Amino acid sequence: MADIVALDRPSATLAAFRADVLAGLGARPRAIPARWFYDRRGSELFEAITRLPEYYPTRTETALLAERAGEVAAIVGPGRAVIEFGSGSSAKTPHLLAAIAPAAYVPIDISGDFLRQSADALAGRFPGLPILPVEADFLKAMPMPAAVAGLPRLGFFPGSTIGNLGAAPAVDLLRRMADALGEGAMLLIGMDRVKAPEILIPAYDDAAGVTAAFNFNLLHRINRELDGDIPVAAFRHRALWNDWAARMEMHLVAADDVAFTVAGRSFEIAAGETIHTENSHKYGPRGARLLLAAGGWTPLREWVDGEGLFALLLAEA
Ligand code: AVJ
Repeated sequence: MADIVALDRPSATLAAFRADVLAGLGARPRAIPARWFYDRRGSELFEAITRLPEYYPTRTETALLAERAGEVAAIVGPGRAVIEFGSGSSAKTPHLLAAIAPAAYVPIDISGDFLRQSADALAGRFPGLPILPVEADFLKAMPMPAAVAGLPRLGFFPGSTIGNLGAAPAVDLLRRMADALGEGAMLLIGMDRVKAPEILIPAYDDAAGVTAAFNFNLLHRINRELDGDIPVAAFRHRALWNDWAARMEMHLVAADDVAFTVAGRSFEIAAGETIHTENSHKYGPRGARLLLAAGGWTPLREWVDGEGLFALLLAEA
């Protein structure tokens, strides 16, 4: 079993969850940050999403990476510590690790459970590679394990996770990554492209209802962990394309007037009101490069699949 460097004590995570949920349910519009989707069940449901026929990002990015890892390696060179932000199941990572001959691999994820399992699976595939998992909310902190001090770094931020953030927090995050990764660092980042709503909407509202279950799991998690009694069946899943903001949005819409309590606080939501649960920003080529530049990174190369669905960008600090 890999040892996990735990940065957020579980009690601290629970307190942060409670604070975000209570503030978010009380706000207008009501909104809860998307990172709270990823408890164990939520991480499993997200893995199921990545295998859906409608959800093109994961398979497109994985194929791009498999195809282009050699080109990435030629630029990045060997001997770097690879720091993966929001590693989840680390499904895309083997393509990268096999190509670039890294000195160490540091997966950072908020779900410690999931992290341990995927770190162990990777250790089997890369014997001899130091794997140093860090359990943390990288939006808050990203201290590096002592063992990678002095090693040049490659940040790996796949999956278009950056899309969860609006421009200002995305730029903040990119700048903090540049600081944490240090001098001479590079960053390989996945960004989902702007495309037709006819492709985008089904990707976030699939026929099998897995994305709906992922959205509802947030309410179940609130009920489980924050002593809530939200009537989950009174909510509907909604996915919409916000063209002005260039993002997919997910909401939970109340189908009836509902009243419930969470952590001892009472809430009333009228029929038709929504809880905004996720933004997933999409970028065109110039927007992607502008975002990186604003975040302190100089774009070096960009790879896009043949259909123009998804982009991988390599940048240097
Ligand atoms: C993990 C944030 C990249 O925005 O596409 C998938 C999460 N939400 N289906 C995305 C998600 C609904 C996903 N990211």
